[in-house]
Amino acid sequence: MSTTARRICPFCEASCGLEIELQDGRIGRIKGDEADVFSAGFLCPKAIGLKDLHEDRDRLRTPLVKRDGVFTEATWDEAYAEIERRLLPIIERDGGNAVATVLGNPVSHKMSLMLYFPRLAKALGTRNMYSASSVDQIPKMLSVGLMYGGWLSVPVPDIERSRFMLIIGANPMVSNGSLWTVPDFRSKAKALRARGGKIVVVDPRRTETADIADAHHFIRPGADVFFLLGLVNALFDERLVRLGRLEGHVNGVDQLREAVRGYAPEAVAARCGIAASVTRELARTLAGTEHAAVYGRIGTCTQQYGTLASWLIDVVNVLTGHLDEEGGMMFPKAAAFAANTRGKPGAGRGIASGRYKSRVSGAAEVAGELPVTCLAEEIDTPGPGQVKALIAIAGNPVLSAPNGDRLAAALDQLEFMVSMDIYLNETSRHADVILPGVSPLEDAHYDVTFTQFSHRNHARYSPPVLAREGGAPDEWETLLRLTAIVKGRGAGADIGALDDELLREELEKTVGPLADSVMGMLAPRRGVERMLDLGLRGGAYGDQFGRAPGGLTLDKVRAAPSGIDLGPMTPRIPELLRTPSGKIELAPQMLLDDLARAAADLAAPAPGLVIIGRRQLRSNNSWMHNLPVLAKGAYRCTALVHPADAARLGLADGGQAEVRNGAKRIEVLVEVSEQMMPGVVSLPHGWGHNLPGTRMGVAAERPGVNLNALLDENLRDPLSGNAVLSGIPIEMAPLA
Ligand SMILES: Nc1nc2c(c(=O)[nH]1)N[C@H]1C(S)=C(S)[C@@H](COP(=O)(O)OP(=O)(O)OC[C@H]3O[C@@H](n4cnc5c(=O)[nH]c(N)nc54)[C@H](O)[C@@H]3O)O[C@H]1N2
Ligand SMILES: Nc1nc2c(c(=O)[nH]1)N[C@H]1C(S)=C(S)[C@@H](COP(=O)(O)OP(=O)(O)OC[C@H]3O[C@@H](n4cnc5c(=O)[nH]c(N)nc54)[C@H](O)[C@@H]3O)O[C@H]1N2
Ligand code: SF4
Ligand SMILES: [Mo]
Repeated sequence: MSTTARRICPFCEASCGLEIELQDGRIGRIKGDEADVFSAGFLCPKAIGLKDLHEDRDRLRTPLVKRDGVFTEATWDEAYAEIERRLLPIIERDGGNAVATVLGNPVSHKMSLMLYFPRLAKALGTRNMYSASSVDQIPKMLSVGLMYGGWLSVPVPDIERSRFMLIIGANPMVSNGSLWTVPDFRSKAKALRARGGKIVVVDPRRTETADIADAHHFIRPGADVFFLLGLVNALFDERLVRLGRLEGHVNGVDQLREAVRGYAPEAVAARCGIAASVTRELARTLAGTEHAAVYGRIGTCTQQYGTLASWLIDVVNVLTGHLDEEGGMMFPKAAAFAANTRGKPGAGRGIASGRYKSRVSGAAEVAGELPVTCLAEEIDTPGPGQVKALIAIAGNPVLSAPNGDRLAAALDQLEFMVSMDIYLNETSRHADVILPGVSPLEDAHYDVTFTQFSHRNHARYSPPVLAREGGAPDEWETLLRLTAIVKGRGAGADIGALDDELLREELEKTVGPLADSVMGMLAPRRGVERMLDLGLRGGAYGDQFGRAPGGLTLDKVRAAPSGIDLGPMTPRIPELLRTPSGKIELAPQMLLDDLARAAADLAAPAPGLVIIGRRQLRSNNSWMHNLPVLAKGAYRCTALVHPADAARLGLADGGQAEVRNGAKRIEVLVEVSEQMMPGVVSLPHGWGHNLPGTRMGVAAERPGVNLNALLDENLRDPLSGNAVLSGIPIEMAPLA
């Protein structure tokens, strides 16, 4: 018998609605759900990989416990008992701070993990929290936090109404958008151009996005801050600043004018590689186009001036009147869990960073976490406060973070490590216990994270497509079980009762005496679905538990299998602001102070050769290389080198080369390419599946090389703690 199920794709931020054909319980064709209110039938080749992932024999289905150095299959009860036996004494002896947690990217793609990790974190009470955010978007979180008062108050391009987009350090044609949930960017970009609009890309590589744009400008890696300072300077210099509706809602315009005085486009051109005439023309176009947006993404974050660049992008949007305006950069309003809607509208406490520092390097806490690049040293440096145990959840930092060698060695020094993962891979191989997550086709889903960055507001829910195999717990249950262990309730605790208890505690904080009646109205739902119902009903479009009849409930969202459209983004300033002043802070002191670092670097000569990363359509960070449908085809882990550099260095297309950064070295396959800016080499990250002790057969056949093995874990943007992954000076030479 053939049936059709619907599931939001969990693979990337675009969150496309998929239609999955089932034949007698087996997965058949996967296609885009044409009726999906948000993605309208779009899908990319990765979606097909869901079938391979579900059927992958290497995907873990049973817990593994390491005994005498060898992983053996265990029951869930045995695995939990082992965790209790070994983790609890460490906490009792050294306190919660001795246990670190590290979260990876798929956490944000799984409702279960997003909604239940906070409970484990609270029970642990550790300051040693790490995640992929600090090799990704934390600079943007810090800059928007300072400007608007909320860590997740990130504006996104309103592409469907835009007439001009400047895209900096992002490649949505391949990534399908990031901190910007925008399925089918290609069609939306095409439509923008068809209505007479233009797209300009600034990137050290002529990317797939540059190929469909009207213009592309090379930029020297890591020099975005100079280009953007030049742009802001030109706006003031040419009297192009128009705050429009935001007039009266902005602090710091004069300080900003002062701060950028020394950065005329002519003064920064050599440093950033973009001609002053181009910068000035862009300033005029942005100021003179009614619906325009400047969007920057990971290329502007993973660099030494990540926070400054992230900030200046929003500064340009504010100064040209494009923030919070149709067709510009707008703030989504998610139906549930909307961090940018929490609290009293209009003003708030703002954000604070640096409330504590990492023990070894003294790196500042940002948004409740420490840089993931500090994790290894916190484990391998002895002394009071040393990390002794680790809980890793859906992360593979041995490949995804710089200098995985050091981290791998550190992980082996831990007294105890638990991984919640679906593979025995480069990171989980170090664990003492691995608790497998379920296949995405076996759990319910609601986009807790990406509805907060969506170009159009919507609510969609996917029930499980298939029943869970062999009585495996859902991941929220696993997290609750770990929470029970950490709280000393025992591995065999009644987690249903714990779930009730924790929810009641939370409700008492938020709704006080109404806690009981809210619990009653959410019954008989339990677990993650109860949390979701609570989020939706209490959210911006919710039924407010009867006070707003007709509003959203989980029942209502469930009844619309292809989702409910909640319309385009609408202006939200001043309501969105949570700064103490109730204004947009255009010139936060912390950022003005950091400009001194950039100023000292303005005259720096270009290093001979630097390396940057790239993403590829059939891959996602480190973990999709075991899916045959995605792994097949030409070898992709190539180093792109400009022909002039290749000629200068004697590198041949298709030849092997050595890449060196000090003592670190890797060997790569050279692909000579006109796409590159001269002096810049590009290599994808997430490869290097040739480490011993893993169980990913397909990935190991063509392991590729690990870009991060070349990078230095001590290079960080000092404000956000984000790793510097881009623009690292290298040397390159042919290998015989
Ligand atoms: N040089 C360089 N390095 C980079 C980047 C770069 O651009 N250049 N990009 C950075 C960015 S943006 C990111 S987000 C990070 C990603 O960093 P990570 O999140 O550490 O890396 P991933 O490869 O995404 O690893 C995801 C892990 O989750 C597991 N997993 C997948 N699905 C599930 C599930 O449903 N449940 C559970 N429990 N586990 C699951 C996978 O097996 C894998 O171990 O990498 C960063 N590293
Ligand atoms: N297919 C696929 N999709 C993905 C992922 C994946 O691995 N594969 N990963 C997902 C994740 S975790 C994330 S965070 C997003 C990221 O989404 P994007 O930011 O769109 O990702 P990238 O393709 O890495 O684009 C970054 C661009 O920055 C450029 N760049 C590098 N250094 C600099 C610099 O110093 N300045 C400027 N201006 N540009 C620079 C690079 O050449 C690259 O084109 O993608 C997500 N989507
Ligand atoms: S674009 Fe992203 S969400 Fe959409 S089908 Fe591809 S991987 Fe899935
Ligand atoms: Mo990411």
